Amino acid sequence: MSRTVVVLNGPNLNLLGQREPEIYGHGSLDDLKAATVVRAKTHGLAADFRQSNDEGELVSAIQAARGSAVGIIINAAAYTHTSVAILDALLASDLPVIEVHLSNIYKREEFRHHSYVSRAATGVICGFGAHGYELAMDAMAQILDSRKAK
Ligand code: CA2
Repeated sequence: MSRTVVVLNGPNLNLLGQREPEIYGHGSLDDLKAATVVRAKTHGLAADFRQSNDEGELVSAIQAARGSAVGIIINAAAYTHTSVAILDALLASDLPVIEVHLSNIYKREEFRHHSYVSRAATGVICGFGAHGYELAMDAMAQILDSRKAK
């Protein structure tokens, strides 16, 4: 049975490909999902890829991941910059967490420079567009392998 990595996407990411392609690219969320699932498979992992506009639903998905998943990749979108609830859930999950953003949040408005999620993350990947999700899956596989070796 493959080990599952939960890949969580926050508010408005369902609009990918429909608006602001100069910032977020032309691909849709379904395209992103397909590429992430394929990349997970190359590492013998399964990706449980989800999107929600609801903060509470994201918190519940993080809570559910504890016990059912081996790691969390998260693009909390705007909640990155506001949500102590998501941070607390990630810290309580006891799972390796990788934070991902399509855009380079440090090149953008000042309010995007602070991330609550980062306090719970092993690492952050931002600015590489959709490819960042594949990089995040590679990094997760490496973290899981290094844990197995111990
Ligand atoms: O760069 C990222 O991945 C972000 O997490 C995207 C968030 C933004 O609030 C973060 O600061 C950085 C916004 C997601 C909204 O996605 C849209 C996609 C297409 C059209 C409109 C919004």
